[in-house]
Amino acid sequence: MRWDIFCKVVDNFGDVGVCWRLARQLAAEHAADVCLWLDDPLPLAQLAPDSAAFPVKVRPWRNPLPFDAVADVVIEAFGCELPENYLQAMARRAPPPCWLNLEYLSAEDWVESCHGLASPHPRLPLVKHFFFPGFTEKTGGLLRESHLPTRQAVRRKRDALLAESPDSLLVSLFCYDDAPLTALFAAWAVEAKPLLCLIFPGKPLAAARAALGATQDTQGANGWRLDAAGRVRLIPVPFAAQDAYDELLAACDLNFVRGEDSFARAQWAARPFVWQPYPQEDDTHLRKLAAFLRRYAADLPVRAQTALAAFWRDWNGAGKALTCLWPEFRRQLKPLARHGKNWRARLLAQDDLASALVKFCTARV
Ligand code: TRH
Repeated sequence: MRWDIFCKVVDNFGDVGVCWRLARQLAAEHAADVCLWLDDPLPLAQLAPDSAAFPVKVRPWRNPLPFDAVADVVIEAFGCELPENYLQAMARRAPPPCWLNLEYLSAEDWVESCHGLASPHPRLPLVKHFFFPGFTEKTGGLLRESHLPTRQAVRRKRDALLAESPDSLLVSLFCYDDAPLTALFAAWAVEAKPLLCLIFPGKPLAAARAALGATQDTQGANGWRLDAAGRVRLIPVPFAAQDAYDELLAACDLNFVRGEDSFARAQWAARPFVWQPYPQEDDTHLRKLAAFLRRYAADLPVRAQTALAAFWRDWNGAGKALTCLWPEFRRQLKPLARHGKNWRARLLAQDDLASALVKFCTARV
């Protein structure tokens, strides 16, 4: 089947991150002929500098769209609204393509009842279906390639990162700029147990600098030390290619993740994590947080469940209690790591999103 995937970059990396993973997997694992139409090539260049090596066409989205023929399957990612000339051509095609709106990920209950719903176009003889990723059988599932990072690659990465301080808790930090880093760093400084935190460029690094009152000039080659003995270190790291980022998540003891795709990847990494959902109006993101916590934490021992929920809520609030909450949260990392593995095993029993999409569309084209 030929697939056209349309993606507009709203901001950040998540839209492209999801679309690229999907395009790549459809081509590699489902022999699909895929074209990804992108309105901004820059984020893809960062997260997949080797994109040209994959059998996926990446083409610039211009209006009117310079396309040859309408594909069998048309994916409109995150309600990005197709170009009018393409939409008109879809309506002229016989049979019409299978047209899907790929939605944002949420663990909220209503997702199951909306997954797969049809929406007739108001003017044209076309029907669009809503395809929701999710955490249950009644949703479209999660993106998951058939090859997740190997143990060997993960071990190598961890050994390399911890070469100088093998006993450190290895943490990765990918957050938005309003994350309460002052409180988090205060907790780490007081505790002064060995910890190495890798900070990604952009918003995480800007937030870290703001919390430390630091500028580019005050940052040494080895980042910052939070305590006098230098046990707690913060190190800026370059933005990794997506596969390398996935390995890094699996190599860490704790991952701070955000938005949609790094959040899902943290679950495949099966390590303890802290999630900061993409901020939305009317606190929608807090409802998403609560819904996910309800599912994810349901089977945890009570103490770990309490520590996790309190820490995540405060991380997504003002962070007023974060300094006090950290020691107990750290004590619960072992049960949380065990739980991460069980959670991943449960998710592995579901169809992955690309396979679910292929099934859905094969039945319709
Ligand atoms: O960048 P994000 O904040 O993206 C967000 C969300 O997707 C949100 O839902 C959406 O509305 C908004 O964008 C527009 O966070 P997210 O979703 O985790 O995407 C980050 C991508 O970047 C993900 O594919 C992982 C990738 N990544 C790398 O490849 N290398 C890296 O070093 C890092 C830190 C991330």
